[in-house]
Amino acid sequence: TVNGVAKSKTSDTIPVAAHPLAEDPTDIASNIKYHAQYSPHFSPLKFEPEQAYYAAAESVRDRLIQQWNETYMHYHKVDPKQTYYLSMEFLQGRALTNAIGNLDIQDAYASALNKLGHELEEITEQEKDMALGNGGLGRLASCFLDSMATLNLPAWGYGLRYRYGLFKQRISKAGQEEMAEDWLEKFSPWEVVRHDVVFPVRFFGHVEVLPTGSRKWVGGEVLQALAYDIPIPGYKTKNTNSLRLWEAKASAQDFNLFQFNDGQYQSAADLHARAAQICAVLYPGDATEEGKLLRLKQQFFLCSASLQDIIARFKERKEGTGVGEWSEFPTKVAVQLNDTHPTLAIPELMRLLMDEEGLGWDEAWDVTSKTIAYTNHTVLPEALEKWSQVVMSKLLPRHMEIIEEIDKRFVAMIKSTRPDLESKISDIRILDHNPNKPVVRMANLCVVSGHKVNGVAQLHSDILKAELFADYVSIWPTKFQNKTNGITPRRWLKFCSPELSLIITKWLKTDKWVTNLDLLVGLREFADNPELQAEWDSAKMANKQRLVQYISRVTGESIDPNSLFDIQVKRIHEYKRQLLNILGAVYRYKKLKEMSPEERKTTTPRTIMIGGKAFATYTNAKRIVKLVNDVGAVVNTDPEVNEYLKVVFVPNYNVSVAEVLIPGSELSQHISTAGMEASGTSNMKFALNGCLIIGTLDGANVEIREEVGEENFFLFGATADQVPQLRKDRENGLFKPDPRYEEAKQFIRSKAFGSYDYEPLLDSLEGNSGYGRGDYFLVGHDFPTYIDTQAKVDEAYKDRKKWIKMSILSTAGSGKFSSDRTISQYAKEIWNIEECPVP
Ligand code: B1N
Repeated sequence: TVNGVAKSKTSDTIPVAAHPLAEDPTDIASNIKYHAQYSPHFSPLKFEPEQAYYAAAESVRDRLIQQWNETYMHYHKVDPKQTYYLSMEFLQGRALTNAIGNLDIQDAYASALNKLGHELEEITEQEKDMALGNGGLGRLASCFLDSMATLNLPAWGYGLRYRYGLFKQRISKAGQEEMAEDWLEKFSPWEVVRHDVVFPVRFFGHVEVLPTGSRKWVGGEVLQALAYDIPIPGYKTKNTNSLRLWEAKASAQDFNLFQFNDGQYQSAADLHARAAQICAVLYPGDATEEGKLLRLKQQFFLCSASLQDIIARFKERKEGTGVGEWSEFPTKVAVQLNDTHPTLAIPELMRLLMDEEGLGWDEAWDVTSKTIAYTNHTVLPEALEKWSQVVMSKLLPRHMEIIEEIDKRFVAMIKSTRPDLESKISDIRILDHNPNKPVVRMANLCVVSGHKVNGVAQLHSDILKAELFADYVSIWPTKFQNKTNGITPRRWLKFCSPELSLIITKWLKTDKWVTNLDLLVGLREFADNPELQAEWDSAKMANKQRLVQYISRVTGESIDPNSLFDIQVKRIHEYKRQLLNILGAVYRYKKLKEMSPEERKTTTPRTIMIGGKAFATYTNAKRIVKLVNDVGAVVNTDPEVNEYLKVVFVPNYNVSVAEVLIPGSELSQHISTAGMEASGTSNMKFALNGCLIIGTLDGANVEIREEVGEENFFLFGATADQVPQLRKDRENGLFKPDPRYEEAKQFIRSKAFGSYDYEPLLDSLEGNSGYGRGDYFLVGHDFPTYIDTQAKVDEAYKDRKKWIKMSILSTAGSGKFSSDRTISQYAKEIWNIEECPVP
């Protein structure tokens, strides 16, 4: 068996639904009590919120497991084509609200908990975020899982079970500090360890040629991949898919009892220690060679374990049917690579098919390329993965051979069929033979090997086709697609803003929008209706009040719920231009200071909130965090202006913080240098929640503006096609800075916000070129139109009715950005899979 489900004899399968699950609050309450009593993790003297959370979660898990077993058996029986989404990151956040919401039992749970003396809201707050991802890419994977289950698609996620996910951010006098975030401190009630699902994964070693001529990878170190399953419920459907996370283990044979008894404790358990390193942290720092090697090990570990599991399942489902041709594999399996991080799935599938299953190259290549597709998430050169050929040959000698062969055949194909591309071969081939540092270009490997390549927003996909992958487009014109990202409307509207959701349902006279988000356009006809406007206003105000409470709790800052709530939350990165935001805030502060008290009263009060984590070794990003905090410290304590302006750094931004911030937002900033943000997904969450966007024509902003209407979008800044020329102009000394821009920078230099050394940060904006200089991200160019557009925002906010109308139209135009739409397109246009609803 592969999943504890018997192979062919149905009499061996797990009995289904021996006990009907509780429906009414009284039964649910006793079920929760049952778990508190019989899965005791705590002293029986207490039943405090934390205990109640674990007991409630376990009782919800019972239901999930039942549906999940039924789903597994149903897929086993029907044997549909199934998708496997391979991702180094899943940013799941909390699961309890989502699970009871998707199972449609939130009211019953709320009253069951009441009977036990607890409030559901307080109980859900006990849960730690499962933050096995960095940002948008990881959260996208999690939204996709929700949509795949909701659409009844046979589709699983595969990832790694990091012991420590994304770090916890603390703000001190020095700025950002990172701490390990222990999501498994007690345990996670959502994961099911699968001791029956274990695969060996090898590292290092060498390649042997067998007498038959076939090749075999042997020696080195072998670890075990142990599966942990997280059930993924769909919204109001039985289908419950899996997120399977691998943990690395060493086996008992690897524990050297002899050494241990000899007092050599460390070397006795050496392999155990190395196994623990694999899944110790999300994204180990890769500044050192050790860090790079560990990251590569992680990637291979995910790919190898997942593919062995997929192949085992393919065989399991074929058993007893008499068929089982390998050529059928791509009719049963689709593998999606979430960026290049799981690229090793390509040579690993080739290896398994050739060396373990005995296929020839051509047959294995045909199966592999028909199975695998690749999503690109960035055009930033520093994020395009390149692995040292030397390191790769040591860690994965057989895979390096296979990659060399793929490269060789690709080059030969170009030479024979496309002499016109001959001069480009060194750019487009997989191996970069740069003598200083020969590398494998992972994106090239994905494009050459996969059957489809997609970008994540229309503009991004166009840029990929016109620039990064232009030569490949001429070779395989139909390989390239766009799949504009999306977000799940369950977590990002229905569950995080129940007030607004009720209003939407009331006015649309249906709650079908939750699974058919296009229905939101129906709100357009009521956008001017004063009754809807009043309800909308009060729901937004309730969400703002919740946010006021939250900010007060985590920062001690009291903010005015009647001020304009202006939010920018995302990873801190120079291309995302938090620096533009804070320079704008500094300028606003300076102007307020210069005004008379009377004049100040005519301005629109604002609360600017900025949140996000800086990668631990990204010094300029950390300086930005420090600057935001320093500006806030001065502005917020300045009695002349703090009625009109506050600047708040929201610490430790993560999924559950987003669920409080986004519903309470009125304006959000998506202000990256055009052409640099592949898509963005928080822009979609904000728009869906009736928040207006100030933004550039970048990523999915372009499509959001199209959908909500240009009059409901505050646009500014250079366009992607102007950016290269603007950079050249700058290098040629043609940039004329706006005096307001100079004023803002000068104000920081004057130490108005303290004596911290901001010079390296400000210096990055100066000069015409040079590493880290010359304003590569065009903050200076876009500053004047940014300020002008912010002034338009202030004016628009003064007209309450108009603002609310724009807010309604923003939600009404967000239907396209449901991840249900995105996933349906992947299913039809890339994976060729169909729904398989559990009866
Ligand atoms: O992927 C998101 C997009 O919405 C964002 O625009 C994009 O920036 C983000 C290396 C990445 N691109 N690349 C990464 C993540 C981790 C890592 O180690 C790169 N993340 C994105 C979803 O499409």
